[in-house]
Amino acid sequence: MLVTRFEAKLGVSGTVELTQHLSVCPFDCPDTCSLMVLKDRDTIIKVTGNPGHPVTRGAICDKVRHLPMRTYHPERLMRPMRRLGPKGTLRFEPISWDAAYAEISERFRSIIQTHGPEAILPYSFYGNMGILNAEGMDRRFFNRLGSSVLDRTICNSSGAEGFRYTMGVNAGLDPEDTVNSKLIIVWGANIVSTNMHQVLYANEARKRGAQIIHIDVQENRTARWADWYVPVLPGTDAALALGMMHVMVRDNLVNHPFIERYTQGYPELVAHLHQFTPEYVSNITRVPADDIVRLGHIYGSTSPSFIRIGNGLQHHDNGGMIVRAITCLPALTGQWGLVGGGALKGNSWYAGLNTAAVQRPDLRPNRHARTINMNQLGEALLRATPPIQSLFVYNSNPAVVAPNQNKVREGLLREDLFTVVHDLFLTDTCLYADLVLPATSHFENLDIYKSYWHLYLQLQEPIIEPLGECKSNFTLFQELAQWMAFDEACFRETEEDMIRTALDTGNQYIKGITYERLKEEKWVKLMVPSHDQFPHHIPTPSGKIELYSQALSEAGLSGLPDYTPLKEPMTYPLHLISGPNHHFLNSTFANLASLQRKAHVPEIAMHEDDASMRNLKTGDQVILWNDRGHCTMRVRVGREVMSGVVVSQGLWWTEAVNALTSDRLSDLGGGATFFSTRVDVVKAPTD
Ligand SMILES: Nc1nc2c(c(=O)[nH]1)N[C@H]1C(S)=C(S)[C@@H](COP(=O)(O)OP(=O)(O)OC[C@H]3O[C@@H](n4cnc5c(=O)[nH]c(N)nc54)[C@H](O)[C@@H]3O)O[C@H]1N2
Ligand SMILES: Nc1nc2c(c(=O)[nH]1)N[C@H]1C(S)=C(S)[C@@H](COP(=O)(O)OP(=O)(O)OC[C@H]3O[C@@H](n4cnc5c(=O)[nH]c(N)nc54)[C@H](O)[C@@H]3O)O[C@H]1N2
Ligand code: SF4
Ligand SMILES: [Mo]
Repeated sequence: MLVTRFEAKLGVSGTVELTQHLSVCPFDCPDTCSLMVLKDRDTIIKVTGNPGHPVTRGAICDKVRHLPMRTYHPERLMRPMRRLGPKGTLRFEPISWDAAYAEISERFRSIIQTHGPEAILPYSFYGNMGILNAEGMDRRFFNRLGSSVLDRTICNSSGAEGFRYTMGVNAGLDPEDTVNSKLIIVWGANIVSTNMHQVLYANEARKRGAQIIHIDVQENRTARWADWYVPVLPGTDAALALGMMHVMVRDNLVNHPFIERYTQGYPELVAHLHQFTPEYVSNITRVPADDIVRLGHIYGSTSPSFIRIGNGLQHHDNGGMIVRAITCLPALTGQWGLVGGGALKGNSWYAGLNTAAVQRPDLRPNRHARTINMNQLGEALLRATPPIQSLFVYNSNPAVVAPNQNKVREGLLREDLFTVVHDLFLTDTCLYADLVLPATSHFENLDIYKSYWHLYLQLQEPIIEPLGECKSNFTLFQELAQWMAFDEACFRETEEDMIRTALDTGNQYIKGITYERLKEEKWVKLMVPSHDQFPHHIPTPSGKIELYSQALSEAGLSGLPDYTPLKEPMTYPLHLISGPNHHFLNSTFANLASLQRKAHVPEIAMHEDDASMRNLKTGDQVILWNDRGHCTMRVRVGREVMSGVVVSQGLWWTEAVNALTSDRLSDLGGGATFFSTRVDVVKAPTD
């Protein structure tokens, strides 16, 4: 059946040999979909969803349907290369892997001898989420080397920390249960673009009578899908949450027995809420006072209710406290423990693997190596003392994704910095590389994947042979370890060995999940018994949900959830939010022409009042600028954002929106503050 269809489509007859394979989506996306891959002999020709997977159920996003094109893209890197021209000019010559390994190991040895191992900095994130390839052999290698430690804070660290101060651990309800929710608040998450299966569950809940509210700064795809869209001024969500609590306490819409049994600090919170009247909060958030009352009433009177807490709202100076404040809401109405009640920021904690055995921090020659916050890469490259002499980039594209890009690029331009970049494509970061190394796609690897949303562990088995001379991160660091003469047995482990090591843990939720089971079943659900979940188990210092947190107060912040204004001076009149694009995955896919066409051009949404003040109309080219830099985009004028706010979507390779963003750190967890940026906008000169 399948064969016939393809024969017809391809116009060939009798010559196709189709096989189907299971795969996992490797990208940094909460859904971690199960994929079906169709191969004709050795070549992947189609990627679709796997209807058999219990959560992702055959649906995948459009961008991942383009994976065959990405896998066999003519610009995919196939051989190691060495830089010929000055940094920034993209002139390279092909070299052999042996020559690349020889050069890296020689340079590393000489750097270590002269400056010590902390002069070497790894820089990576989750371009591939596989445990072995994102936080496996690489970590083992850099631990043994004794390099500086990278604090991987660019994504969700402030929100995760905020959640932990309230609940003890960053974990939420099982998303499969959210079909039972009667109220779903999507707060600072653009889930139609970034967590599509949560939308599918919410649609089911809606059919059963649930209401969906979306709180955001832009009337985007998710706002248009929700029943009620509540626009809020960026960075003011903690005040909004406190305003809702004020109304709920005032109008006695709280669950006293639950509060008494499971929380601490309620009397202090009630006193603190006094000032957060709807009118006061409305002044801060620009949400009308009536709507704040309505929000408080709906939230206070609907059960079970579910809050999907996004990443966008925590990319702010006060992002940790925003999530901390929102996380107090479910406790006030006693949602935890109800099927479909509670909140979810991230769920990867449940799948805690044997990280110590996988990453081997015990191999470090220096127990207290210096830590570099990845949000301050530019600062580190330019000013760390002692200086960073070498940077090894993989699974990430910092020249595009890191804040304060001009500073990052200035650091990367240092001629004395020995930079190695391992990637599938010649990214903007490769512009500054001394050596560029070709990476396999995940279709070429063996790996395991957890999700930061659903509760399944999945196995990825290689579907095709490595293309060209591409090597996986696992193989690269394993072989480099041999070149560095690291003779510990763990550097000779196979991928299969490392999967077994990872699964060999005391974590009771993954008890009974073995390599054999994963091979047989492809995915296995974590066993999380209800008596282990909130509110039965709350691992805070007090053992209760901490509406007041002594630890937070000792860390120098308010012990109660609180609102503090953003730090960026008001020198520039407009607030810029530069979020993800529906058609890309961070900067991944942004080099595919077919997806670029769908995403149109780099664009900002602007309120009509701000546009008329600047004499701008839809389609005009504009320059966005501030003290840190500038970039050019097209403007779209309308009412999808408030006056005073502009929103762009996507990390385009050529368009440098991070030229504008700051490398200030957030209040908790050293998080990024991408969205606390102010700019001005002027019409671009026409020539
Ligand atoms: N298509 C697509 N999917 C993706 C990604 C992608 O690039 N493209 N990236 C992946 C990654 S790495 C991540 S971390 C997630 C991120 O996905 P989400 O968790 O959805 O986070 P963002 O899209 O960054 O921001 C969510 C929303 O927050 C809004 N926002 C910004 N500031 C505020 C604020 O102060 N208050 C409120 N209430 N809202 C605010 C933005 O307008 C945006 O609509 O998505 C993942 N999935
Ligand atoms: N202005 C602004 N900036 C942002 C954000 C924002 O919303 N606005 N979002 C931030 C967030 S939440 C995140 S998570 C970061 C994401 O930042 P990054 O993690 O850097 O994400 P990508 O841009 O997707 O880059 C991943 C790179 O890894 C490569 N890659 C994929 N698989 C492999 C592999 O197996 N091996 C190797 N060696 N390389 C591989 C890809 O080709 C790609 O070039 O960006 C952050 N930057
Ligand atoms: S990017 Fe997200 S939604 Fe798309 S296939 Fe991958 S996991 Fe699924
Ligand atoms: Mo992220």
